[in-house]
Amino acid sequence: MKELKYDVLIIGGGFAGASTAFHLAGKGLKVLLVDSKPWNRIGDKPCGDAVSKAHFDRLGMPYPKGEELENKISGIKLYSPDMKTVWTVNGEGFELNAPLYNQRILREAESKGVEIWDQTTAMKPFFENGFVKGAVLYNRRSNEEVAVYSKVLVDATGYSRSVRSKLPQELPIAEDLDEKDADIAYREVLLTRDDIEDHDYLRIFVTQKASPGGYWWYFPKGKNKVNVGLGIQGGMGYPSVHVFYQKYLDSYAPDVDKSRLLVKGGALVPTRRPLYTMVWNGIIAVGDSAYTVNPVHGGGKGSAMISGYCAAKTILNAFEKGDFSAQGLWDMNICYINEYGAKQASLDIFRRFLQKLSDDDINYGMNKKVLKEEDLLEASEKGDLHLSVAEKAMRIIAGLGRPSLLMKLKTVAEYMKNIKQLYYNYPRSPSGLQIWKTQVDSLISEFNMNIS
Ligand code: FDA
Ligand code: PGT
Repeated sequence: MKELKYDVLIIGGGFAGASTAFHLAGKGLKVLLVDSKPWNRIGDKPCGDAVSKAHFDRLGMPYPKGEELENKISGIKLYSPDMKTVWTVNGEGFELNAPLYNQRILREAESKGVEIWDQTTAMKPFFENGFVKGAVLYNRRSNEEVAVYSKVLVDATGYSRSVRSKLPQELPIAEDLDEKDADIAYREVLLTRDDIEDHDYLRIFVTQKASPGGYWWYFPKGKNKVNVGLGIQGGMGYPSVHVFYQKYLDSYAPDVDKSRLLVKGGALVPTRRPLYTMVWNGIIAVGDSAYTVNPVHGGGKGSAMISGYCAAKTILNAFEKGDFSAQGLWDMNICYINEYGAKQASLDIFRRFLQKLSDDDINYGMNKKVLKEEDLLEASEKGDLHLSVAEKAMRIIAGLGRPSLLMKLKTVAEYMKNIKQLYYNYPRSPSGLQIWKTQVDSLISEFNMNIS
């Protein structure tokens, strides 16, 4: 078998892998990125395609332009299950043509020296003396197997986790996922019969009946084009996502022309705190493979870009130190937790609470403003849930009949704060990981018992 050596081998060219390559490009390292798909399909995965502008600004990523940008977004309208309450959360964002934007980021990395092989699949990682040392690749263009050795391998394989899942199961980075910590999501892109009203607003419909443990979305891609879909919680024994889609499409997207279907497809979305450690000896995981998705809204492209940024910074540092061990790469965990992971952990708590609410409770809570738009926005941006406003109304609400909802929210807010604190106390070295993980796990089980 042919053997090659690179400094960094990135497996997967989606948002996570592409941004890792983008930030590594031109920095003097020999980098190879491979993806199973042909060039023109890289980045083409089932998605709602909505990303907050804030992510691009914070990471210095280029804005989507031309055909990469399908629609500019001004905010989100959140509908209660009975549709009687609509909260508007303002904030700029993009409805992307995700493959086009993704491929452009890859081209920019390539133009600065990153080597990219499409139609190339990583078959299995090399694991020697406790270190990941590279992977066996199969290149369908040249029809050959190649052994690629690397100092750092980046697993950017998305939800399939197809590299780290092949490592010995006792390694912390091989951590699996509980089915209940994922949503099964499906979407179609269709043309509409009439012009969409307020087409610069994303619509999110919270409904346990039509999307248990998730929500329906209607994301305009222009005046006459929409990305519509839903997520339902995994591992709960619910009927298939397609059953819900067929049954409720007319309720949430009555204006679509079903004969003008452009794209369809479904996939899984992790909805949990990030992987307990995103690194081990010689390996870093990024994006969906490292569970970097926002647990409450299921958006993972922005945080995939954050993880790519952190991975590149960590790798450059590791090359300066000449240390590619878990300890040498540990900064990845700290960087990601500071940038997004602590908030994700806090939102993992919030998500567990939301998924247990009945439609009645959500209608009541949104209508009576037990929570308000501002509270949700703050929770979404910072992972903090403050109930000061709601607390003032507590006496009134308690008299009205649902004091238990507010009491539960107080518990939720407390646990959100505590888990975030625990994340800020992330161990400074791999030796502290096991004890810290036990603390997180027990906090989560305690919370689950408290709200059941
Ligand atoms: P991604 O899956 O994109 O990329 C992985 C790449 O690795 C693929 O290109 C694949 O071919 C390649 N690969 C895998 N194994 C390989 C191997 N062994 N060898 C070589 N290549 C390999 N997010 C958001 O921000 N806004 C939104 O609106 C939505 N909406 C949404 C809807 C639906 C239906 C789903 C399922 C998900 C979303 N998300 C979302 C989530 C979002 O799509 C997701 O978080 C990111 O696209 C993840 O990007 P990654 O790069 O991590 O994985
Ligand atoms: C409840 C569990 C849900 C699981 C979800 C699974 C569904 C999978 C489907 C995937 C669709 C992906 C849709 C992605 C939408 C992107 C939204 C978005 O961009 O959100 C912005 C940005 O957030 P950020 O974290 O990426 O960036 C933060 C910052 O800007 C960066 O610096 C923020 O949007 C919002 O705040 C809207 C929140 C939406 C919440 C959705 C459902 C919550 C239901 C709440 C009900 C409340 C009722 C309470 C009553 C007591």
